[in-house]
Amino acid sequence: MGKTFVIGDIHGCYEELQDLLDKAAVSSDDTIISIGDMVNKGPESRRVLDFFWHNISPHVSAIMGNHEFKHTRAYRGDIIPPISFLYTRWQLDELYHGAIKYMSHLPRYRLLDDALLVHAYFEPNIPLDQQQGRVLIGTMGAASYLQKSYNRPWYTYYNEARPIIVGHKDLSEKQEPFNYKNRVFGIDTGCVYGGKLTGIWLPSFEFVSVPARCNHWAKFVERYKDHE
Ligand SMILES: [Mn+2]
Repeated sequence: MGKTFVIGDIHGCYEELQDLLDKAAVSSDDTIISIGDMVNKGPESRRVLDFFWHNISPHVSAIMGNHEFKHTRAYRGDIIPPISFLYTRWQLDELYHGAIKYMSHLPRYRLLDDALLVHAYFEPNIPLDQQQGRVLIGTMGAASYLQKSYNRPWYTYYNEARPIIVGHKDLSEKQEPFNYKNRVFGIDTGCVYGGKLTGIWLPSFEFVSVPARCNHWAKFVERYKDHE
């Protein structure tokens, strides 16, 4: 039986994705799941999205992050996309319409035998099937809603049967994998900002990280600063 490797916010960092799969020695028997935010801000959103979308292995899949969700909103004309979205759209080119369909159908969570996977947050004491989509995905004011509603960070209340694995925010605030009482595991370690790309093995909950090649987002901002 293969193991499962859950990967944090990739944001178009394709080289680091390859580095991470190599370092973790992921095999074709293993399951690979992206926890969302595959696209935007980094250099190769198309290649990263393609890896999860068109992978020949049925063991490779993803859940939805706020960046995938925001693409579907921009497509509908609900928001004006910032330049990093337009860059991803330009890279996807003829795949863009199909990519919107793929991204819009990504699940909001995955409940595995060993862990619950969501991109961003979990509201305390609310059953999984009644969680707000914007909370799980981390969009449309979910962070300030949780801050206003609760005295402590959401994860300090987490009390579900299985541990939870999230991305979206660098919970350690120092670009390191985050472990709160073996109940909450944070794997966004800011790769696109020059931090690390992190994955976590299940069922062992062992972290594997690789360093970013550079601060991709700073480079992007510098390049397009006159176009924002
Ligand atoms: Mn996110």
